[in-house]
Amino acid sequence: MSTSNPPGVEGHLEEVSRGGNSAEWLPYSQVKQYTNTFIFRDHEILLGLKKRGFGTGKYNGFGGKVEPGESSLQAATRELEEEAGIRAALELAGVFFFVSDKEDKAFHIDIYRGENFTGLITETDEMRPQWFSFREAHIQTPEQLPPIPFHQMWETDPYWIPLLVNRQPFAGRADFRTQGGKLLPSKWWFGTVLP
Ligand code: 8OG
Repeated sequence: MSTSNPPGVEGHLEEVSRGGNSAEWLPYSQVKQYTNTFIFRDHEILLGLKKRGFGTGKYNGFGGKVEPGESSLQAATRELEEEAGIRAALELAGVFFFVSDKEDKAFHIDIYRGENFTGLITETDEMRPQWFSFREAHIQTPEQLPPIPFHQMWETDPYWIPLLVNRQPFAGRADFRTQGGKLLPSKWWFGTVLP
């Protein structure tokens, strides 16, 4: 299958989803490196409720800027400890490229996954960590956790979180534009990495 990656997205990819009401991708003049990390245990994913800054009130992984002199993996490890109080061996799961019309910098976000964490999951000034279940709804367990709260996450996360959960390497891009005073998705494309 032939695909055409959006600008800023690299790799040999097979399209999984695309959409939006905008014909053109947004321009950007610089790219900032970010990380976003998700911790897993048996059919459960750890998300944090963002308490301040960009994306307040949304659930997300733990992450932030890659600082000068740091590798992406070092930044992801540091941010996980700063925002959730834990450490884990992390592996790169995908790449998410994010552009908004609010600023001319694009976010290149390396998405990491990890299991077998050490330390005590701790709420911080920035994040309130919480476990969610992605077990099939018909399999009942006594201590059933709530499902992944897609309604309280970035609007295009439902296109790539399932790939992360299913361990399918992915890459994609989402553009957000200010529409009626709200920052809303205007164009997106996601694909899985071909062998
Ligand atoms: O440093 P700060 O916490 O303000 O960075 C915002 C975080 O939000 C950063 O890790 C990048 C991340 N982020 C976006 N857009 C999106 C998005 O559409 N989905 C998800 N899951 N995270 C996003 O900037």
